[in-house]
Amino acid sequence: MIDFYFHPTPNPAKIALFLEESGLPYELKPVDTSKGEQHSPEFRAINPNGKVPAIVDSEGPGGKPAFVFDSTAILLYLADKTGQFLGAPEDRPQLLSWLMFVASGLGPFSGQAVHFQYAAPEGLDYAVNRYRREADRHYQVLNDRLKGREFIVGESYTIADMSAWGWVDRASRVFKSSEDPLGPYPELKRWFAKIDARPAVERARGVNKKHAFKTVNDDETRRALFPSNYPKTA
Ligand SMILES: N[C@@H](CCC(=O)N[C@@H](CS)C(=O)NCC(=O)O)C(=O)O
Repeated sequence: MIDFYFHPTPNPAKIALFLEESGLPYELKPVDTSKGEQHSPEFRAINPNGKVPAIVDSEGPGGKPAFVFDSTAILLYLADKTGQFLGAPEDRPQLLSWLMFVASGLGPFSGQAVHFQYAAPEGLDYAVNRYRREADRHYQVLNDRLKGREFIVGESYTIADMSAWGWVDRASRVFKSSEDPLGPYPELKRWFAKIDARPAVERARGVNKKHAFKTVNDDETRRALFPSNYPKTA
């Protein structure tokens, strides 16, 4: 059995999609990051980085429990475990490259673009411009990659597609106020529509509804998500 530590945000969404695609049995373990549950000692024992997603697989290597954190590590672990969605062996160098492109580029720059447009104080135009522009550049790289391709890597649907889907799904937040956020990236738009129409995507979205996560953005939320804005108490 896999315990899946989840909050309805982009990185956990990738894992919800893998689990729903693969049919692996799992138990949902909600971590309400708006309430600060990611900072509890119990959760830190599972993910010392204090972020979701994380999993505990009771049947890990050698029959022992396996603790895995970080969405890219989890995707690779689960794909390796099940032999699913890894693509062809000859495409592995590209699979690794595109997974890291999402993990170190598309994801973090999109995340910062969202932060500076929705959560940071007004007036930080330099930061908004930098992160929106970098998000746009990553979208363009992906758009170019998808010309003449159905999937990001090789000829089949892989964990690279799942990983990118988790973030491209948030394009309307990344490109705040855009009426057609994927309009400037037609190849990416075509790819997204195809991935998004998969039955497992609908089930993955349904995972959000299995728990009543906190939606109010109050002082507790801001302290939980942005502790660097608050002085450390002794
Ligand atoms: N590199 C990590 C990033 C994880 C991450 O930033 N998760 C966010 C949700 S998408 C989170 O836990 N935020 C709560 C917090 O930062 O306290 C991954 O890919 O899993």
